[in-house]
Amino acid sequence: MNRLRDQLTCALGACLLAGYAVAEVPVVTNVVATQRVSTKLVDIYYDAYDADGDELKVRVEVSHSSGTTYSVPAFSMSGDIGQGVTTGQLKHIVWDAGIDWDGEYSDIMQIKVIVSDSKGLPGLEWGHEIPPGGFLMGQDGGVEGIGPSRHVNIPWSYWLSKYEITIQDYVDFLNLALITGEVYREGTSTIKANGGVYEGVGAGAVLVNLSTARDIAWNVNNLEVLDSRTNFPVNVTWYGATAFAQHYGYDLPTEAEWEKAYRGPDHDGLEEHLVYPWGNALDGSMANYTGSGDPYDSSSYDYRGATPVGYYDGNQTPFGTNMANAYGIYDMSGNMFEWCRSKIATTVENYPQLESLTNSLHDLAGGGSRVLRGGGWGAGSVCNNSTVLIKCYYRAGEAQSRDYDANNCSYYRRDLGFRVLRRSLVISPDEITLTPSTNTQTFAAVGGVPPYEWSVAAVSGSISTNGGPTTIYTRSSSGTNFVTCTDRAGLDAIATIIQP
Ligand SMILES: [Ca+2]
Ligand SMILES: [Ca+2]
Ligand SMILES: [Ca+2]
Repeated sequence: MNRLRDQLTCALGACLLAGYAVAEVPVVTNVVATQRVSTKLVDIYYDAYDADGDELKVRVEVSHSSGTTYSVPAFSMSGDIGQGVTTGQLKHIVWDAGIDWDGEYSDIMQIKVIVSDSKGLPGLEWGHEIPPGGFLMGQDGGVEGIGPSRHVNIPWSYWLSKYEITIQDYVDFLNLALITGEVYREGTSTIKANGGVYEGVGAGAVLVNLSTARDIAWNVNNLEVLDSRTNFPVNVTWYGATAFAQHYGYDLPTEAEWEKAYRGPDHDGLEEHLVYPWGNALDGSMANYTGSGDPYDSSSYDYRGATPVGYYDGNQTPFGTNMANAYGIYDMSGNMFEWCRSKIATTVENYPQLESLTNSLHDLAGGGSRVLRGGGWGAGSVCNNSTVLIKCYYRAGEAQSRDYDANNCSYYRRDLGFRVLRRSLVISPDEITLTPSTNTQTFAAVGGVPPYEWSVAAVSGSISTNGGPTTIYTRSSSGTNFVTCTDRAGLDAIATIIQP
């Protein structure tokens, strides 16, 4: 049994290192569309398969130009579309083209069926695994003098997305969320959340403001990215960042997770506390800030001072080194300020020393002011301050900030973006031998993305399932049993219970 257990552990470890693609991505095949004889109805059939058997979200786009553009009006669809679609063959959608596209015709029509299980965004790139353990948060020592700083321990490993979330990533999310009713469009300018969909994001919360961004626009059926800006970072409210993260089973980083990732493995001790991740001197070849000298520098505060994500890859202007940090992450410093999950701890000394998702600082509910980190490409009235804002230890609400004290969840500026996070998930204890007289055992989930789903192998025993970070197992017979915890992203962790 021990041998098997070791093998299971190794296999899981290898899987985590390889990118923890535990949740399988759904696949669509055999899309066939035909116009029903003597009608203006189109039958669309497809096969959808998901190895985990997840329910799917499905949307459709229609092209009259062999797939060059997908801009045919196509709203009047029924059948296996929207959310809650089960996997299977010959899934069927009926499109009433007589309503949407009457009198039009093309003999080079193409139909695209897009499916998602909302457990990960396929193709999203990640930095390296950031190991569990402590780091020194805040400023202390170094060329800028005395603290405060705080030793903070993060008891799980995690990954941040390699880049700030791009406009294309965000538009893909919105198009799916529109058809599943997670969000709605108000006029041509605003995307808002429907109620009861995302934790902490109430009905009517503004996710993104189209008229201000001008990089996203409504076109007939769906949102599209304007002016080839697909690879630029999106700017959103905290609600918008949170909705995206939850849609795919991810999370926003806590403030400590963010800063530990920013500093990198070699810069978390007092003697190494640098002002910027690359050193103590400002350098325009290292990050995008106001006046950094990149071709996107903007003298007027329009909306296009951001560089494409990953721009600082060694080929940037001014020419420099590859600025992926030691965790393989770009643009932690500058480009977009990044929303964190956390509310604002008034001082670093008020930050919890053991990171816990159940700390009230990380409550999704209650709106309030949320942490923005890393500084941005331009900062309006604080433009001249952006060299301060991009520093490792810059914290909203502290003395060095100016107008970032009120980072409420609806705050929307052209330099506020985000990146997403996923955490490894373990159960504590992961193996327990009960004494003959022990009837219950508490298990706790560490890491992952809440809420958690608990289950138990059916051979014996039961659990109290509560969606929270702990569950209580109650035995009913002897033998070996397993308790499984699954997080929002579909990641499983398993604990073994040996019952004499
Ligand atoms: Ca799946
Ligand atoms: Ca710049
Ligand atoms: Ca950034």
